[in-house]
Amino acid sequence: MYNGKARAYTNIALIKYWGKKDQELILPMNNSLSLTLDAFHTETSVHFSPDYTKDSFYLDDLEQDAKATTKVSRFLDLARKKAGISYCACVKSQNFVPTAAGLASSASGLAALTGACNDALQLGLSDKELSQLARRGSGSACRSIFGGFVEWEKGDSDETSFAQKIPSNNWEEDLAMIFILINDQKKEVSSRDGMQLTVETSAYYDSWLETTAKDIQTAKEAILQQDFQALGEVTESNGLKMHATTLAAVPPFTYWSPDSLRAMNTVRRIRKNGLSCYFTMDAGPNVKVLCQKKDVSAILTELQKEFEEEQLTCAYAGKGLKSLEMEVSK
Ligand code: 2P0
Repeated sequence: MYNGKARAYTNIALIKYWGKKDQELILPMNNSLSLTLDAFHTETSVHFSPDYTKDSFYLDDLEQDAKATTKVSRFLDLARKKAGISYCACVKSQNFVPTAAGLASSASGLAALTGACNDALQLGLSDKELSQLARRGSGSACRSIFGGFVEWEKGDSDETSFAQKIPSNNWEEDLAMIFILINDQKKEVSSRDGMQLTVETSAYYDSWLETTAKDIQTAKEAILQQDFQALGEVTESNGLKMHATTLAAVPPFTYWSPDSLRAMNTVRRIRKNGLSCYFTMDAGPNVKVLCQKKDVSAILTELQKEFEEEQLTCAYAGKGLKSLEMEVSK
């Protein structure tokens, strides 16, 4: 009773979520579109019990501090409210990432926690409801409920803001994403703080919103037509626009490091030499390269001329949220 366990995969946005219009409900300013990937996932178990006097949260077997536990507790409150119970819980999360290069994702983490709570409290949520609930934990988590190509409809209320799968005839099976892991010593601006500062102060934010609505349409059309060049071009340009908004924030900031620029230039050079590939970046220095499966080994060979083998990880399309058998509780 009151046990649940689930697995969720991370996703990378091709058209980015960047800015909230409601901090509490996590309602985004714009629609976003992502690809769920198979290389990184989180498995989370949750156990609610009248015997617990407080919530606890373990990540990769380490008990987490008050800040991280409070974030999880706030999310558990939403699940408890739905179930009409007040029991405290123990949450255990395991991140499965190929290296420890800072790729742990709040998207897979909060999506897995959503699935675990749904099972533990027998909430019986539909995929749409799971996506709405995951969104309250972390915006991008609402997209990790689904596999393949996913669009998060921004909506304007808790009810109307959720993600759904984009019909694609399984085209995602032909695609891949190569991660170029860039280690960077700089102190990060969290995505939560970075997007908020940008909404409030960036001179370019209005243009971001105007053009991103168009980019979503272009990307969906490209997916429908299975037009890799069109999808790649809009992915690369949308990511660059997101990063441009940070340069026009007050104070200005950037997630790029010198090696990020080197990686972007390398991708451009590989493309110029005839292999189709496009980059995108999130709220950190790592560069992700969208390409077709058939070109992976040739592109990896080129990237290896510039980067260490340990810096390169290849991911393919991943699946949606999955319930896992719970081991019998003690
Ligand atoms: C995205 N990012 O679409 C964008 C692009 C980062 C850059 O979603 O505040 O961890 O928890 O809703 O979901 C990362 O932001 O932020 C993110 P919150 P989240 O993938």
